Amino acid sequence: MNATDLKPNTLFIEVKGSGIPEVDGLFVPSTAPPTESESGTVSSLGYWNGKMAWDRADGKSERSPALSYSNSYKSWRICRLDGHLAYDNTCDDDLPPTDTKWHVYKKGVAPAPSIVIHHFDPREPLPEPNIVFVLGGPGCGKGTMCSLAESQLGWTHLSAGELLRNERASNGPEAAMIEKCLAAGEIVPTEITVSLLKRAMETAMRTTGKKNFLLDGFPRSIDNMEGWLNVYGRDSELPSMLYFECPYDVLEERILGRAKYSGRSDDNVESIKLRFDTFKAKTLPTLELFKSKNKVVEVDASRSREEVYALVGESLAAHTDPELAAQPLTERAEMLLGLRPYPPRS
Ligand code: UP5
Ligand code: MG
Repeated sequence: MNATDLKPNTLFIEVKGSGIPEVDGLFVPSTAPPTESESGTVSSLGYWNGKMAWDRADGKSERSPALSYSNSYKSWRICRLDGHLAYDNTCDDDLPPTDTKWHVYKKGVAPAPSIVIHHFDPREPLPEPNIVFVLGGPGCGKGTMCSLAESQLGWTHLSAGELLRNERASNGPEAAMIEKCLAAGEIVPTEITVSLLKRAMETAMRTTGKKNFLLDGFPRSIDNMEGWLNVYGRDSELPSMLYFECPYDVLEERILGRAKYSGRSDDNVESIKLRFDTFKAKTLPTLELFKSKNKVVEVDASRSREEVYALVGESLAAHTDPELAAQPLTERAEMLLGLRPYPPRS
């Protein structure tokens, strides 16, 4: 492996719960680029045997990284600072596994620690996300277009409706109230939605390192917007809005088309009507508010999927990685555009 093949390490790894002070802690990356010595050995504080490894903040582990990958044993290993192996995890993963149990080795203590990978320094507040709100009538194509932007353009798609449906499925304390609102096409109390969105954004940023977010289906009312400002601050920069304009008869046709497979309790003629009434009464005033602040890009969503996607891509271009935008369509993107059939359901 050449020094130029390796990228500087930028991940922060938290090891916690081992109960051994010299094992638990935060492994801070070295952003120094890998180097090649006169004898040709490629090394870097941030790498070990061609896999990423982490040096400790106190710098004591320069010669014996506390977290490393062994090519001979094909395992990730956590050493104590005295150099004794304490835990290992046999696998070929590029990063230390966060979802499987580590094996307790000779100088380790049970239970094995848990590993958390952070894309941003967890000692600092998270950086500001770049947020675009995506609004439009029920069935106008918000979910489809946001999924395309996620799959093809590297944005993170968070659907407020989907987060609420997942929360309902988790049977938490709010589940019954959420179900009642969804079936009636009414808006769920603002605090619930804002806290789900906030939590999902923070988790996504920490675990993926991505900062571009499409918030689909929010804010659905002036009250939603108030709730957002209460959390993010009235002086915070107002996100921009992508608005999908689409006539009612097209919306109804699309939802009834989707109803055959969506399994959504609100995909029926009666709920569609209620959802549309709520949209007109509650959501359109939000659109007007954003328009008055020159924050809206309007897209004619009654056009074909490919045409709408082209407009969406244009409006997101300023924050999209041009390399991703130039990639050929992924299989998922082709499915979402209706250019390739979905695999048969089993
Ligand atoms: N399709 C998409 N684009 C097409 C195109 N250009 N040409 C032809 N067909 C196209 O698309 C719908 C269907 O149309 C699909 O079959 C698609 O293939 C096709 P989809 O992308 O699913 O549309 P979307 O706009 O996402 O429709 P959805 O029904 O999800 O919108 P809603 O706004 O009604 O639903 P949401 O999930 O956002 O909210 C549901 C409920 O949650 C709300 O009614 C409310 O009760 C609650 N809620 C809140 O209370 N607060 C919130 O903040 C958010 C939701
Ligand atoms: Mg949707």
